[in-house]
Amino acid sequence: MRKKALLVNVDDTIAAVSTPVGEGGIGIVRLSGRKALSIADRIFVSKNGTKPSECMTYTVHYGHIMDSRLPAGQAGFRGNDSIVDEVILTVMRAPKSYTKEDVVEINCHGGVVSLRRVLDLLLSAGARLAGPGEFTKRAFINGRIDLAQAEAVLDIIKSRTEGSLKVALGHLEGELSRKITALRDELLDVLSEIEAGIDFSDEDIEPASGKELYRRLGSALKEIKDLIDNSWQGMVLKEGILSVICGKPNVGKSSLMNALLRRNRVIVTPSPGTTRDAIEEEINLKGIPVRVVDTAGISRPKGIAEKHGIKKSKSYINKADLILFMLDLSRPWTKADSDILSAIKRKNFITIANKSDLKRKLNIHKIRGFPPDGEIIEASLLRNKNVGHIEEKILRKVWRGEIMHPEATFISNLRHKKDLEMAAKSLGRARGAFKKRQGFTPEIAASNLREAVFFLGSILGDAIEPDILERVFSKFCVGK
Ligand SMILES: Nc1nc2c(ncn2[C@@H]2O[C@H](COP(=O)(O)OP(=O)(O)O)[C@@H](O)[C@H]2O)c(=O)[nH]1
Ligand SMILES: [Mg+2]
Repeated sequence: MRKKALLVNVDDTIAAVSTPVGEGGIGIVRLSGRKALSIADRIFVSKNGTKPSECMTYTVHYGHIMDSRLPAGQAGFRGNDSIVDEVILTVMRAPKSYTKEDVVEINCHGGVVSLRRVLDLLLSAGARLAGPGEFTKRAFINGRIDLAQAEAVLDIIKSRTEGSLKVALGHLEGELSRKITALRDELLDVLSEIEAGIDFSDEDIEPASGKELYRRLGSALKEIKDLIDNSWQGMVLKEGILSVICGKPNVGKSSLMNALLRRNRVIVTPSPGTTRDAIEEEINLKGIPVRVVDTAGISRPKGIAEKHGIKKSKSYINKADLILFMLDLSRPWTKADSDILSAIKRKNFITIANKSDLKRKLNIHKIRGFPPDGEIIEASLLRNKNVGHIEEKILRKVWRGEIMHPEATFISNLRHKKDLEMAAKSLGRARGAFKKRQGFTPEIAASNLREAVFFLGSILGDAIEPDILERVFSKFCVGK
């Protein structure tokens, strides 16, 4: 599907409030399309009388948004009922704008009512309310950015740590797109050689050329596989990980949550069963967003609230990427500890043996069923001892002990990963068609290569189905 065919309303001029709803110092209403300037002419009166349609690109103008349908009043501007807001208006002409169309941005006072009124005026002057991500979608359809870059815009907006922001910015700058384009060009090059009619079974032909093409496809395949294999790093940076604190009542789960958060978020008391519901917060561990959940202690529930809390704890255990299993060194091992251990032992977990400041009544190494290589950190959360160690261990578990390469290109998007996997499959089949045993089948190699090229192109949005495009942009907010 060609890009232009995807845009039904290419002639529409779209408008939306581009800043978050609520009170703010300023709020921005954005307008894009062929009629952006003439629509702005109808509602904006500048201080010096120039109209937006007469303004040069990238110029900024002070004036008022006027509703000509209202009476002008008597006392000039001050007493004028038709004034909607005092604004700064920016003109950005096509093609050097966010959407490659004429764009007007109006900086209003950031109140909900004033923004709404300015938007309503634009709509009655001939603009249409923009759909989710429609400005960015136009930037894509008009060819300023590719689809992977459009998706990076969303990732930038949603970034929660410097790490994920860096990945997203890299993608917007075209880091990933360049890599995918280079891979696709390489495959197209091999494809053209195959299509030129090289017959590898023919003795007259230099057999080395077949080997060379086979080798080139192999190294392209390796690059694609590396991207897939490393994608978890991009995903972890973007989505973060879910770590769940588990342990019997009173071991210090809430104390750990507070220590990791560096504030007293959860109530800590000496009486068991204090935390009845699961509480979730996010921390930033060296650029990785880690969601930490403090659960209700899993034991025999005493009330209905506690019962629900325990049920929730169990569902969190299923979802968790990492379990922080807590033990109390000052109390002997009990059935409650065994129950939790058996619930989590197939998960990725680390053990935190708390209350090391008290007299010991627990020897972990003597416990049956405890993994011999289980990682244990002794801590005293009451005295804030070893919190740094716990954080380090979490990071090491999450990052699987691998070094983070800040310069590497990570994919961080499931859609890209799926396309890469499809491309790898097709490429694998194309290589298979080179095998001497079966005899070289150029048609099979070529058709699989074409498929691989298609899937790589889909990452960039070269050929994309409208429903996939809808799905990509439906995640955006209106106004972006
Ligand atoms: N002595 C000692 N007491 C602790 C330590 N950590 C937590 N506690 C106490 O143990 C009790 C239960 O702690 P809490 O965090 O509420 O446990 P939870 O029920 O697992 O959430 C509280 O009175 C805490 O002050 C520790 O390292 N040493
Ligand atoms: Mg608690």
